[in-house]
Amino acid sequence: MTENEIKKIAEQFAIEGTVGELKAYGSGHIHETYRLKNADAQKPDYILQKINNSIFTNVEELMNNIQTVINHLQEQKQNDTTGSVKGEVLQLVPALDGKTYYQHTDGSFWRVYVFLEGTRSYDLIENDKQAREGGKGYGRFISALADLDPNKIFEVLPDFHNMQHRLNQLDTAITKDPVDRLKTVAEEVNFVKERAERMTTIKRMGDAGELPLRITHNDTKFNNVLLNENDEAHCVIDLDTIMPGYIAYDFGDAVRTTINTADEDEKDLEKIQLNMNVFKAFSEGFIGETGATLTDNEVKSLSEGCLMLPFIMGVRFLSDYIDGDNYYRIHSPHHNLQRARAQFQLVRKLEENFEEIKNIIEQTSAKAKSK
Ligand code: ADP
Ligand code: GN1
Ligand code: MG
Repeated sequence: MTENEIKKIAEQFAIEGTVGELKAYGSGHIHETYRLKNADAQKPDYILQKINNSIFTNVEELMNNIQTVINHLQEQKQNDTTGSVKGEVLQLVPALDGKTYYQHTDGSFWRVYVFLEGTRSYDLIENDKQAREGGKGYGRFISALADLDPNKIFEVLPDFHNMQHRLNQLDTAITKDPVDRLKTVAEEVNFVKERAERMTTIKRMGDAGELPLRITHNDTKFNNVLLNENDEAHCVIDLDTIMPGYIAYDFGDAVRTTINTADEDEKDLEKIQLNMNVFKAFSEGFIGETGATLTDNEVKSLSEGCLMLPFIMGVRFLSDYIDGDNYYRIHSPHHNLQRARAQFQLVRKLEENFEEIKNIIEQTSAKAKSK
């Protein structure tokens, strides 16, 4: 699609001002994101997204979920008389027909958010303060959704963090081996097999009724919590995967992208190290906001989440690699394999430091509960 065609799509939304400069934006792996400048400097800029509807096949339900969550958060903010509700709520801009999305004549689906000015999202964390604030942001978000009726949320991607399901998908890819890549990934497949049982711990605890199902975000990468210009938690974004889940998933996915000193897809495995100060700061932020309500089993599950989330991402990247790269957007021919290797290296590092991780979580939780 040309730039002008995309700008025409932006004009299908109830935006203020005049569509100006358009630029590809962010580093997401699923949708196409554009930053839309307003030609009128007094009016807001926008984020325009082409929704990946081969992954999110039910756009209507997806957008209903997002609107439901936004309304819930907005209501809490409006009813807050004591100033205890912090930060901003994401804002959807309706299409001209009032819908939360627009379907173009070519069948593609689009949506628009108000661009949150002065905010920053980080692929790589820079300091402890950012980690603590990111933790607070996600912690507050989950707490704020605690009283949202789960029946109002449609399960857009069933089994999203179901470890057994992802292991089954890997087995299917291995059996099919459609692009003859299996012979190059024996070591990675072996890595998965050795850990498969352990990594289903959270699911088993959940199935046994040992963990409460909450409404969780399920994609708590560090770049999905926007910080303000003072690096304070400002707004949780990327609400596509909000579904019932376990708190360890959100904690673990955020830890995956904060504790790691390197990028998610770092090629040089030596560079993948743990920053324990960042981990401690993130945990204090997150558990400080949620800890009072966490059950003992949930506290136990958090450290398992730290192992499971990089592992499940590695399994998904590896499956997609074997499958011929159909799911994630890639930027080089073996990108998914490189991503999988980086995630598995992170798992190794986390395993080596597991006792320390557990101790930090336990101490932080005890402190949060005693407050
Ligand atoms: P993806 O699912 O592809 O990751 P996101 O919704 O997370 O898509 O958007 C991609 C990036 O765009 C984010 O990481 C963030 O940097 C930026 N972004 C998204 N929404 C906003 C917003 N409302 N205001 C400012 N930046 C945003
Ligand atoms: C995808 O869209 P993005 O980049 O925020 C994926 C997440 C993975 C992540 C890995 C719907 O998220 O589950 O954690 O890539 N989202 C979906 O970086 O599959
Ligand atoms: Mg994102």
